[in-house]
Amino acid sequence: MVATSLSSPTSAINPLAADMRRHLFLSQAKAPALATIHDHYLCLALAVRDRLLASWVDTAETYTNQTVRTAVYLSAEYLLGPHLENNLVNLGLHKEAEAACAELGLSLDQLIAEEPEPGLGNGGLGRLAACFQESMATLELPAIGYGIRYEFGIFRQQIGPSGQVESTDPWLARGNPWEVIRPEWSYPVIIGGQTVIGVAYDTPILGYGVRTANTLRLWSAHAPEDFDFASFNAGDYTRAVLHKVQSETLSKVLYPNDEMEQGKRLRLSQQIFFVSCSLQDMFRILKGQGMSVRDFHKKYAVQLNDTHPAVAVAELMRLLIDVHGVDWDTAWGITTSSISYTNHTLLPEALECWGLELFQQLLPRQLEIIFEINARFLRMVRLRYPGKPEMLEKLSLIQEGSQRKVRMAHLAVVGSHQVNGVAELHSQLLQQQLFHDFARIWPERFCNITNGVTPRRWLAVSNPHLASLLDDCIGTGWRSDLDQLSKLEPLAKEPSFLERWQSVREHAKERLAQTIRQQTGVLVDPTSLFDVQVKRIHEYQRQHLAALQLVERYLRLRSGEDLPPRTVVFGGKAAPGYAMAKLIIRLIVGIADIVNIDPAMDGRLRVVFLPNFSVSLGHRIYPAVDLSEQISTAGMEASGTGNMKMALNGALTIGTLDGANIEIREKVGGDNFFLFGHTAEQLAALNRSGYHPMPWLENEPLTRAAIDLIGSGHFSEGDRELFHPLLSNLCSSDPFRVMADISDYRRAQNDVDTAWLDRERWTHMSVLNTARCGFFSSDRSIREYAERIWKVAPVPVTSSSPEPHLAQSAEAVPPGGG
Ligand code: NBG
Repeated sequence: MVATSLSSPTSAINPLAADMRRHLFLSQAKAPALATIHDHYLCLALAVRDRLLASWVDTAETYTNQTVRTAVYLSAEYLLGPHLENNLVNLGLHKEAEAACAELGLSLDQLIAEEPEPGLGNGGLGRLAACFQESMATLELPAIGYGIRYEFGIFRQQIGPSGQVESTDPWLARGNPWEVIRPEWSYPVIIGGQTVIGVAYDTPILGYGVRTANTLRLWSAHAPEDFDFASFNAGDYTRAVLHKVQSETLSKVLYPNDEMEQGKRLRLSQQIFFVSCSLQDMFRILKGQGMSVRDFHKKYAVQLNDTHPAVAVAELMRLLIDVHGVDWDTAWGITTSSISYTNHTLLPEALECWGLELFQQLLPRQLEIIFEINARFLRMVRLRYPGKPEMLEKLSLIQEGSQRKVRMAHLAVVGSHQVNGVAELHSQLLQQQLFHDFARIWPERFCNITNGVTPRRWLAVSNPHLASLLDDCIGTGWRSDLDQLSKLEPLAKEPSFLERWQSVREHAKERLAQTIRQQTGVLVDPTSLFDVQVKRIHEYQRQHLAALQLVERYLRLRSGEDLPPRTVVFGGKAAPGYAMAKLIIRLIVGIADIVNIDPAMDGRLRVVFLPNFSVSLGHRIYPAVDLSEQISTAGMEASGTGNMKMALNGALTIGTLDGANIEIREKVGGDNFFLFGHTAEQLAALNRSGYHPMPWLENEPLTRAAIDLIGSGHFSEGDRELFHPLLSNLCSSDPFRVMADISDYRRAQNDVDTAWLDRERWTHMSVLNTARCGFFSSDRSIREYAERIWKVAPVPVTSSSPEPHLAQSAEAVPPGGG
């Protein structure tokens, strides 16, 4: 129970406050005296939802009346983050909400913090899908996002003495005010001979400063019959609900992306489930608009977000041929001219292959279609490369050998008219390596679209102080035209502006320091350099490179070297089955435990592992970063988007020439970026000449000392075995080339220390980073998709429906003060 002025007899003046009171009664059925903070959060969310319904309804109506060409985003993951604050910002209601809460004696921040975040994604790929949805709406593009309504999102992470501990994320347990169930739009999907029903749940995705509210439609799995009375009557109570339980398992949980064998069956089932529901839904819409199924490709541009929805190629063919009676050639033309595919990684473990046997069991008809696609494709390859059977083997959709498999990436390439990578280097490497032979056959099919992030969430929402400084100095237009940040350039030398910039940053760092204290109990100095690496924990991201460097720093400080004070922050989840990644977390936690109690480190070094990195935690972290660690092995990070969020918020990057780092450095200028390490090309040359870490390590006494200290059990309570697998891996094969880059990394970190001492220059560089990051808006990425791949044009939404919600006044509040 919370004491508020909700029960005050004076009626609310603020309309939002009035609606919150109304919802407490009408939706929560509670008297003010019994209302919890969560009730108040729900009331605010519902009052905000009321205000966007008219846009949402109008958008659907406009799209229906004008039979618009529509972009369809198929993605198994959407890492949405909380909706409330984003919707407040996009509706321009933030100030009113603050006033409403004040009037009711509530804290807006507290209500915002109540919202459980829909963590329906693993990392960058899922977050990108969420940024893209918001940008599509902002650009007024007719678009729909399809995915899965996982009951449990990405696991919650706690950090204990032994490292990461996972628990489930019941984000729906207390209801979800943002979604609307649409049972009338349900579709059957046959998987392994069993029918599962997908039911639509819709969430509005509001554009910024426009009337457009697009739809994110997520499918939830149900059984055709919840209850088998025959079994029940025969006394078999378990059997009576068996099929229900089995069916619902389909949308129960988001799979952590570590490809465990036992998860495969469920994952493939999830993929066909959401893909088939989405395609059936698209046919329904098409028909509803009086269009022929043969015009599918005129109505839809379908984007596959990685290979997770690649089975769409076979499923669309199946629906066209088996259900709608279209002939093969026409169906193939429709399929390939509507579908396009984005690749998000070169890492072999993320490129999906499904065992033929499993595929046959679950999706026999789709497999038959894949065989036929393959036969026709290989006929073409044979004509092109006569007498070269090895080309057939390399390009085939089926991997031969003892374990035959379906290669989903090949299916996606063959079934698409465009294939793109997500940063310049990545797209080049795709064409030189992974899809080299495809790119020789179809060079025009491959292109690059560099990723971006939405400035609404990643600046306006997460960094309100910086946002208002920008509004003051360059106007408010940057929110929908991020290139306007370049207007900051001339200010970057004005001392009074730098001072304001500095104080905005200090404020953000104080807030993060507070969060760190609450979450970990560690006190950090907000004036120290905040050195941050937050992202999935993976060896290619080389958190172990950062950790080794950290131990070196600890040794240097202990031996009396004078280095500027730093707070080193890590965050990120390791896939539950990825032992090495978990060991890296354990190492960081071990280092933190020792460093933070060592009096010699007081005021000089603090190390923190922030648990449960998420979108909401990101809001807190990104604005407070001084140094952004983007240190992946060159050639392995497709793009990265955290790198963009940090630079956009004024961080300087220390990074390799990998993914979007390259483009960030080009934009912000080499002088404002700390570059180190081998390039992808240099690493390839090293590999060819036979890489071994030992010769590198022999020249690095400091690194040796750091490794010895870790090996001695210094960070593991005397346990000399614990980190052995990590250290021996680094010293024997070092697959991610940590040793090849460690000395240059140290050199770059020394440059950072020196640069930090000249605070005015640092602040100047920080401003330039923000000023020059306009390119990394997801609005720019989406405009490129729309123009180059989808050929979808903006359709402004016109208002037709009255807005009943706004007519509500304080008088409408039912007696009793609800
Ligand atoms: C990730 C890449 C990132 C990239 C995001 C979004 C996967 C499979 N890939 O570098 O690792 O930024 O996709 O494109 O999650």
